[in-house]
Amino acid sequence: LRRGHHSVGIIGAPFSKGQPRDGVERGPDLIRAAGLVEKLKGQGCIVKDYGNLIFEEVPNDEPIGRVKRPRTVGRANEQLASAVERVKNDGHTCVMLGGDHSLAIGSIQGHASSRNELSVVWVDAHADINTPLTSPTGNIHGQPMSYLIHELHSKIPVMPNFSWIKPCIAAKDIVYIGLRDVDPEEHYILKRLGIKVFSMTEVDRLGIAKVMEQTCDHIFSKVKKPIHLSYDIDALDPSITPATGTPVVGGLSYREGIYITEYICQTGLLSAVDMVEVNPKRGKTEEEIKSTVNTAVDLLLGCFGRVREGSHSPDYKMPEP
Ligand code: 6HN
Ligand code: MN
Ligand code: MN
Ligand code: MN
Repeated sequence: LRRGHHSVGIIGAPFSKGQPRDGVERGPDLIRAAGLVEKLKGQGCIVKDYGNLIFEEVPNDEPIGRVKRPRTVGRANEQLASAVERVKNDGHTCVMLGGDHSLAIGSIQGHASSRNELSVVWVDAHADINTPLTSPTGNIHGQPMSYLIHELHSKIPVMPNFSWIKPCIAAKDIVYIGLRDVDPEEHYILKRLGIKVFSMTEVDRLGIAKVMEQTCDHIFSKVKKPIHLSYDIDALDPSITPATGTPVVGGLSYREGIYITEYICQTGLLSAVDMVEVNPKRGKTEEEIKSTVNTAVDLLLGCFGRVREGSHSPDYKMPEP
């Protein structure tokens, strides 16, 4: 059991401009209000909350081709990258609370700056690997991976406020889990780069235990690199986490979602986590919002040592009669 030992640094990133729906910028405060810090401490973690980043709105941020708000998204991610780099240099496992999934650009880039080579486990209904030129919507939250992968570098056009990004992830170091809504252009990219994907079909066929075994076989095939876990709350079924911008039916169960975090935790290699796309404005009732936020908290607790069998501190003494 890995109780305690985890030193966690939390960054709030209240940012929504990677997609059109507002509300997702309230994710960080809602996840904190649900008791994240106290609960992490309660399970033996050392926690430092670095607070929320303050993002500037870049004026006259006209679309470039189909890409919406490029300057604002580029700048926000540059800020996030330096914040994540700092948390890593302070020696913590970094937790980035989003915000929309465009924030993975800065989170992964900042993580990579401090650690060199990473593997990325991307848990999501979507692949978020459109390039600015393949994107059907122009929303950057559907594109973050494309900016970060070495093998796609030649396909990425120059954009203002994106020049600080250096591709830092190799296609072979990525595993996707939970996919069920992939654009044709994204499917082409995944196949062409030979990226490891466990879609919901594989989750059905293999079960989540085999999926996690094979995920780790894949990312540990040579050296054991630090893991960046990028968790989009829409990976889970909308019956559990409905308050999100792009829900897709047929998702991971609560148990499958939690199993992923428990398994990644026990590798001992988790180095940064993103928890993104919690959007209270997309919940129809207070219950829907609560269920979404509480699930996000539970997933993060699973990342840092919570196990469902229960646990106890090593110095526990039973009361004597
Ligand atoms: N997310 N593939 C679609 C797009 O706009 O490129 C959906 C992206 C969803 C992104 O959920 O983080
Ligand atoms: Mn996503
Ligand atoms: Mn998604
Ligand atoms: Mn490199």
